[in-house]
Amino acid sequence: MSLKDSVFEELKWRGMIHQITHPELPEILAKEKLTLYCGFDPTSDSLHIGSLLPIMGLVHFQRYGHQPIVLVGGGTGLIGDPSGKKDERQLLSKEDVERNAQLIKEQLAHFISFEGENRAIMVNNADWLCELRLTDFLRDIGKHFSVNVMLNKEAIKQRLEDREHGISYTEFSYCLLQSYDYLHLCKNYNCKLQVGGSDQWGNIVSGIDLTRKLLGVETYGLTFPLVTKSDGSKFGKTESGNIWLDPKKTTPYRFYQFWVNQADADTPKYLRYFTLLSEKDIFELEEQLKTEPHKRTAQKTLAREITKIVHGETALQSAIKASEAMFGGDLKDLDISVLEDVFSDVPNYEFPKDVVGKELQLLDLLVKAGFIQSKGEGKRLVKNGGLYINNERVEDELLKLSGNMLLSGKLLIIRIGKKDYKLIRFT
Ligand code: 485
Repeated sequence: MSLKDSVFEELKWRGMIHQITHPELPEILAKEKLTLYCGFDPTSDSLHIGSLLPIMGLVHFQRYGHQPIVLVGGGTGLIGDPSGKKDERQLLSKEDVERNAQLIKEQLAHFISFEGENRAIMVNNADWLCELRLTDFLRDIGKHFSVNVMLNKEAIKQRLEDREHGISYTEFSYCLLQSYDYLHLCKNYNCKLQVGGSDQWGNIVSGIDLTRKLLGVETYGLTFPLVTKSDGSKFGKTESGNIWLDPKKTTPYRFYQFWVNQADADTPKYLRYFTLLSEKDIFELEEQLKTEPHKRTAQKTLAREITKIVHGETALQSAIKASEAMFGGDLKDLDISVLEDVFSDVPNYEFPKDVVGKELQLLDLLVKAGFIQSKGEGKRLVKNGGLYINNERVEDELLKLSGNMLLSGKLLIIRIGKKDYKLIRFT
């Protein structure tokens, strides 16, 4: 894979840079290998695709020889970052934060390498924040923060204007903790750069100021843009909620589908953000988006690349197979959990399992389930070749239900015409 002259150039052509704190940062990144960090607060038991852009950012930094520190906020997660949040957060229990931190740590470990010369480091800020003593902290750290300046920071300002919700002293203090992290990582790991989403700008700048004041060291910051959608709706949310990185919360099939369904207008941007494809490959895909949009080659490539990065090759292959199921693909090899997932939104009907041995005609069953109006309608369908079970055409209008037709011994997938699917469950 071809590399640019520096990670900055790479991130720039991909449109992944929102702001930098120092105009000389691009030059520094071209000359030196830096240690950098990005923090993730364990506010839930899985990351979602909102964190994918910073994760890919870290991946690029590592590919260019820089050393990433992944920080899991076991300490800051106990407090709650007010940045970009309209409301005061509910405090999570210590047990939940600890459990979430463990789960998020495992997820993050998939993306970056913990081997080699510039191996990544994983840290948890609970290790130093939870040991701080209040009076020492207020004397040694708090003294360097001006409340006047803090009140002018975007994250705080918004909450001060809104008298109804306001902000607690707890969340107001968050910025000091994140700043202390930067100081700690600079001192102990020679970390010189912090990256994060654009909402993290205020926290990053405060950390740079603190580190300059206390260590006399100049450190840097870089933020990634907020991922937006061309139609104005929120990126990463569907009717059924967030798109999670945990396969138990969002199955690889749903994950894959989410990307396949992206609008043409958004796809070029997402190819840059979320895949490692080269500029040339992406240009070609953009061409195809223009000349033959109906093929959705760009979306399918996007979906394949990201699903592979997040869930691995095996899960990707099964997601592709599952996606073909809805388009007449073979159903026999699919796992029951995948079948249930793919066909979860289609009309369904349940029969008790003992009807299977009763030599019932398929068409009678379909009338009973309400999937066709009458046997006559069923016969016409069969004659015209428009009735399928398990994606195989029904040739015989007298076909009887038998146990060997059932997928995983339990399901019958009915298709009327090209894509009108129904499901019968025998329980
Ligand atoms: O020293 C640090 C301690 C905690 C954090 C960062 C540095 C976490 C940070 N305050 C935060 O809240 N981050 C968000 C999170 O954890 O969900 C998101 C940001 C997003 C992007 C992503 O983390 O909202 O912009 O930075 C990685």
